[in-house]
Amino acid sequence: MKITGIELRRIAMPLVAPFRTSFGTETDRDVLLLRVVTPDAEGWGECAAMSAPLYNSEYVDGAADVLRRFLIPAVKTLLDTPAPTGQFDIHAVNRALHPFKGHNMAKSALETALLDAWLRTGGQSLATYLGAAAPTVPCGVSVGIMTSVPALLEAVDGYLQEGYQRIKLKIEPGWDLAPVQAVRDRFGPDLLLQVDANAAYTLADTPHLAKLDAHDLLLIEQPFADDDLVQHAALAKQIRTPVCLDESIHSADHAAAAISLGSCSIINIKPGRVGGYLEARRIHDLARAHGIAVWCGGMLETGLGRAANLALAALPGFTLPGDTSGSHRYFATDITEPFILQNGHLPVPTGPGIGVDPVPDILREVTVSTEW
Ligand code: OSB
Ligand code: MG
Repeated sequence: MKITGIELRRIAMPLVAPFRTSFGTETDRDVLLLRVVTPDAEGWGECAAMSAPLYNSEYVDGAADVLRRFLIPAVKTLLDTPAPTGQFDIHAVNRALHPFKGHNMAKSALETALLDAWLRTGGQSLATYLGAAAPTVPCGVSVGIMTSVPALLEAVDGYLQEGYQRIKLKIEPGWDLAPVQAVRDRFGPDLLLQVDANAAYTLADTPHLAKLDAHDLLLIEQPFADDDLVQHAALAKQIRTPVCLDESIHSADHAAAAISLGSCSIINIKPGRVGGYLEARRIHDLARAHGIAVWCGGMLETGLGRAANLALAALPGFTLPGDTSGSHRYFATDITEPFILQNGHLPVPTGPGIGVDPVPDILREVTVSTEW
């Protein structure tokens, strides 16, 4: 595959409402997009990094920098060296990026843009390429920390009216038992309910977290710090609520370690966090073989990242509803045709590559800068 060039594009997307987690409040999504141009097709990759390194160590300016200095040049070197078969090999791209430590979200954006361009050239959808098994996926929604319990109940009620199949509440010390109890009391025992702490607790909070057991949660996501695999294993032995890891799982190797240690019984897979869709599929395969459920997380993606996540979420091991919400959960105007829930599900795109394109006029309006 001949690459004509790669564009880094920064866009600013106002969120429909502030999104508060234990690590901060987001009001605008500052997104880095990659566009790979070839004579036959264009490929898109959305970088999951946020403006500040609070969820993980990556941040948008850092991702742009490492792409410019190291990752894009490494791919250029690879593609300038003809493969023995003469064929483009996405796994060779994956291997060429591997020596650079970390920067998984930057790697994922680049690999995805190349994968998209290559799949579009061959006319195959990302979903088919990855091994998707379903035409639609059930959707959950992640509900931020609110200023009051009544405000939370109103927000949850609105999402349930829209058809969301499960509710995830963001929690932190001081906003945990009371909101969970209120949501359970109001919406009943059948509501699929889970919580996400984004690493806000420590092992010393175990007696407090054990009180969540009374509320029959699907899972508690990432209660402790990302490198606390041993502590998560200790917690998992002491509470009934299943432990799910997000920030801790950077790769299939981490997933294997977490499974061996008993640190989790469920994994949230985010392609950005693990360096791309190839690694995401490896984690899916590993988890499935071990009877560990997985679901697809999100990073407040635009329609471009959402389309690719839906393809992944259609794999057979994704047995729990993900954070693949509809476009209007995030943005009044998405940069693609909006994804709209139907009966609590989103359709898996079927077109070549990620299956969606940005709407040119909208993309232009939200663009802050471009670099070729
Ligand atoms: O921990 O899953 C998380 C959003 C940004 C960063 C981290 C997380 C989240 C979410 C929302 O929970 C996921 C989404 O709806 O895209
Ligand atoms: Mg999370």
